[in-house]
Amino acid sequence: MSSSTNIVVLCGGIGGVKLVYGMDQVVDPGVLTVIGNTGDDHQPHGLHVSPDLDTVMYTLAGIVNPQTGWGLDNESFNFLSQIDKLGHDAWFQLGDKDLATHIVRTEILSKGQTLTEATKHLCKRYGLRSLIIPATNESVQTEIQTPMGWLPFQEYFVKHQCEPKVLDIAYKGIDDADASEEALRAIHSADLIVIAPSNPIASIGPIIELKNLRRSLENSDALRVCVCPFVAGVSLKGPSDHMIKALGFEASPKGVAEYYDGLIDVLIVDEVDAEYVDSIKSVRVRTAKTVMKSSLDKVNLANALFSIVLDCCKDIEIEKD
Ligand code: FO1
Repeated sequence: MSSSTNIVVLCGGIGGVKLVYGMDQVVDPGVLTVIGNTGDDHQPHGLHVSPDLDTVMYTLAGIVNPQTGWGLDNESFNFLSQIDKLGHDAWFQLGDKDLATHIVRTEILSKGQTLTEATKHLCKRYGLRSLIIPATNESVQTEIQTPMGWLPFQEYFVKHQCEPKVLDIAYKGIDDADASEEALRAIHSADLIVIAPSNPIASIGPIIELKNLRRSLENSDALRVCVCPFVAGVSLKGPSDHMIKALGFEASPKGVAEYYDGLIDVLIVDEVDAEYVDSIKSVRVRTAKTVMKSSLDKVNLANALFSIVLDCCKDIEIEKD
């Protein structure tokens, strides 16, 4: 993409960031803006942890732990074992190096600056070519209703390892929260908006359910493309298939097209789901290899997405590095 093109990607953590990595590799610096999920932010030991923003940041900086897909590579956990000895919760794995990020973020927030400002500062220090903007600076907390009661997202996901049955999902505080001005501005000036193959309910829901952000997506003149996170009826990683079903949608391209109704123009599905090209009428459906195991798969999907965009929308100018 030439540096005059603006691309916005809505993204959660591990699943969606693979596509963001591929896109970041092939576009000019400054072209890409990632609007990140903050619904699973967590406050262990008085620190503000933004797992999805950090997963994107560490991945684009090339320092993410390749085994887990979150946290930092070559990490140690001395802080965690020490705090465990002191009798404090140690189920949320905070690495020693990762801790520095959370301390810096918490310090910036404690001085009255916004999460957007803290994220901008961290991205600059980690040397990113693309921008990451939290969807909101206000508190929106994803909670999962289970037979054990309502659980904050990280308790469901990490402490209970996604084992409890998902009965319902809520975004606490979303009715009173506004999207950040920076996120709205990015959407307003976007030529292309991509919804990454992230968990639609846990990762994208807390972004698109912000009322003013949803309105700007609905009214955007940009081409809006989603990469389906389900392949052959299942999520490749994580509980997104159970979650979308709990809200009454199929874990399939059909369910995704219905969930994002009015927010997307094009849905990219995996080649194994080619049957949906003709059966879905509400959006244009195109196929690509969406399973990303290697770095090459990620770059290839980014390039396939850009080819589909060019085909659908002739007036977007694409000039790759
Ligand atoms: N995921 C886990 O499965 N276990 C953890 O202990 C854990 C700790 C953690 C710490 C910092 C961070 O940025 C991410 C962390 N994650 C952990 C990942 C995180 O829980 C999820 O990937 C997202 O919230 C879902 O997108």
